[in-house]
Amino acid sequence: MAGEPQADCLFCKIVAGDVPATVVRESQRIIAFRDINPQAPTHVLVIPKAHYADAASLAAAEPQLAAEVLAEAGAVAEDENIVPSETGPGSGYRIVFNTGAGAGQTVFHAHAHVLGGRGLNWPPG
Ligand code: DGP
Repeated sequence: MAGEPQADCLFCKIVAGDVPATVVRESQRIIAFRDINPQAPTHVLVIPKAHYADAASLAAAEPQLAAEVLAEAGAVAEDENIVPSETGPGSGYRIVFNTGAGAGQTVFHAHAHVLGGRGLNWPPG
């Protein structure tokens, strides 16, 4: 059922504490932890504790929870001191929701990547 934990989901296991992770923020419905394969000095994943396969299904089923994920992503950026400033490269950050295998999604539990701490190019690869 939508939102219920999935036995074969890696991020559900992290939520349950069955797989260890470096947690940087946690609220009632959200958890944020460091990516195991960081692509930038700050690379944090922000996920709803409830299981949705991707950002679109999360937003369709629980728009308020999707908004909480975005708010937590912003809070992570504040905590990590990567919010935009006038200090040049490295300021500012990117929030990414890879959606679908062709776009690079490998874990099918909705998650926002929060990337920053270095200059980020556009377009992405
Ligand atoms: P995506 O490719 O957008 O589905 O992102 C999945 C991310 O999850 C990827 O950047 C690597 C990260 N990841 C995979 N396995 C683990 C794990 O066991 N622990 C943590 N912390 N991150 C993981």
